Parts: sequence; structure tokens; C-alpha cells
Amino acid sequence: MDDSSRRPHLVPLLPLCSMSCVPNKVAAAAAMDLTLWQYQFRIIMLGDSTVGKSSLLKRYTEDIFLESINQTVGVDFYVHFLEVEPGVRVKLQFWDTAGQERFRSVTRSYYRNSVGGMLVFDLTQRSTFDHIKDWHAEVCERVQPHKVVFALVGQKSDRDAHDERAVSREEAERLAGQLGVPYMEASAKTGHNVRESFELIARRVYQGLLSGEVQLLEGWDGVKCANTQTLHMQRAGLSQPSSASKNKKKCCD
Ligand SMILES: Nc1nc2c(ncn2[C@@H]2O[C@H](COP(=O)(O)OP(=O)(O)OP(=O)(O)O)[C@@H](O)[C@H]2O)c(=O)[nH]1
Ligand SMILES: [Mg+2]
Repeated sequence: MDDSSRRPHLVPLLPLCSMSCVPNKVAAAAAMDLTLWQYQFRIIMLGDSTVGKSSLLKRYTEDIFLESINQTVGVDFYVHFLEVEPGVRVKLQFWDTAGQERFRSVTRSYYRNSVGGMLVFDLTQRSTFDHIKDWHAEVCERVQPHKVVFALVGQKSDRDAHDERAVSREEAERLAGQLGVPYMEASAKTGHNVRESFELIARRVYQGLLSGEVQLLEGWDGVKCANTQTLHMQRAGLSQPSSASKNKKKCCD
């Protein structure tokens, strides 16, 4: 069967737009969205080489999958727009890091200004799962005093059908529990859970902003608010996490 026919319906609940999706009309919409976003979240892709980090981003932002894709050199950059709730538009900026060790000194410099981190392993490659703890620990150590909102993604779930799985769901969920992060299985090839994985992390960051767990800080680029006045309101609202979460204040009300 043709892959495209197996793709899940990717139309989001709320309008989305990507900088790299279809030209003309959509590009115009993207340009318009650029002036309309209330927040910008920087999210970094983490995990060993060949786990499919770039493929996940290509599926999410362009809805394509390439069997043959160049390894990332250093860091690549992707943008996607998401409406996290009606009237609240977020510009998601993704740093797609190279998994190869030789680029580590470059990729490390992107950790600090990231609010979200997608930890990716290949369900069919045991070693990539074993290294997740190291990726998590390295990022946590380097971003202090900031905190990164993580999600763990077991990639290439399409290969489960061919009995190629090397990491069980239970084992992955156990690790996710230990790290205190949510877990999802996804496939850039079929599109399974790709949008859900990215939106999970974006919504967790947004909830963190509302509750005060994620702070807007001058000189830190993990999260930006488009409107300075709104930024001050948000800071005031979020300075008392308990009342903020009770009141569920929005940035740009
Ligand atoms: N079967 C299957 N193959 C995949 C999937 N995602 C990626 N691949 C393949 O895995 C290989 C590596 O994918 P990449 O997206 O380049 O991996 P990466 O993590 O970005 O690798 P680096 O850039 O070196 O860090 C490519 O041949 C992809 O076609 C998937 O969901 N299913
Ligand atoms: Mg890559």
C-alpha cells in the first residue's frame, strides 16, 4: 500500500501553519501568523544519530517522509505555528540537532535557550534507548537554573509490524516515569502520533507558563511573549504560581 494512504488525518483541531509547508497561499498565511503569535517556544530535538529526529520534524512541518535523508550537520532550524487554545497562537521554533558525537560541542550551545526538549530513540535500536538517560542528564545539568520540559518519543513504530522492536512499551514507560516525562510511540514514516508528540510538548510548556513553572525571563530565549506589556502582565500573574494556576490567566487577555 502507498504510504500516503496509511497516513492519519493530519488536520489539527485548531489552525496550524508551517514556514516550510506549501508555497504561496500558505506562505502568505504563515507571514500573517508571524505578526500574530503571542508566544514563541524554542524546542530542541535530542537523541542519537539516525533515530529520526529530522524525519519527525519534516513530517510535522512539511508532511513528508524521506527514506533517504542527509544526516544533520550541526543544527537545523524549523518553524511551525500552533494554536494552543482558541486565540492563543504559538510560534514553535525547533532546533534539530545532529546526533553524531562530533557535533556535540555545537549542539550543546543550544540547550540553554530551549524550553522544550524532545528525547527521541529508535524502538528498533536498543543502544539509542540506553543513551536517553545520558541525553536527559546532560541537558538538565547544562540548562541550570532553567528547566526544560521534556517528552520521550519511541520512534519508527511502523517497524513494530515487522517484529523489529528492541524496546518494549512497558520498559520505555518505566524510564519515562523515572524521568518524570510523558511517553509516546510515533512513526515519521506513517505519521502515527507525530503531531500528537509535538503538540504534547508544546501544550506542556504552555501549561507550565500558566502555572508559573515556566517563567518568562529577560535574556533567556526559551520562551518569548510578543507583547511587552502582556509580558509584564504575565510575569505579575505568574509570580504566584498557586493563584496563577487557580485563575488560569492567559498571556494576551
Ligand atoms: N522505518 C522508519 N524509518 C525512519 C523513520 N524515521 C526516520 N527513518 C529513517 O531513519 C534514517 C535516519 O533518519 P533521520 O531523520 O536523518 O535521523 P536523525 O535522528 O535526524 O539523524 P542525525 O541527523 O544524524 O542526528 C533515515 O533513513 C530515515 O528515512 C520512521 O518513522 N520509520
Ligand atoms: Mg537529523
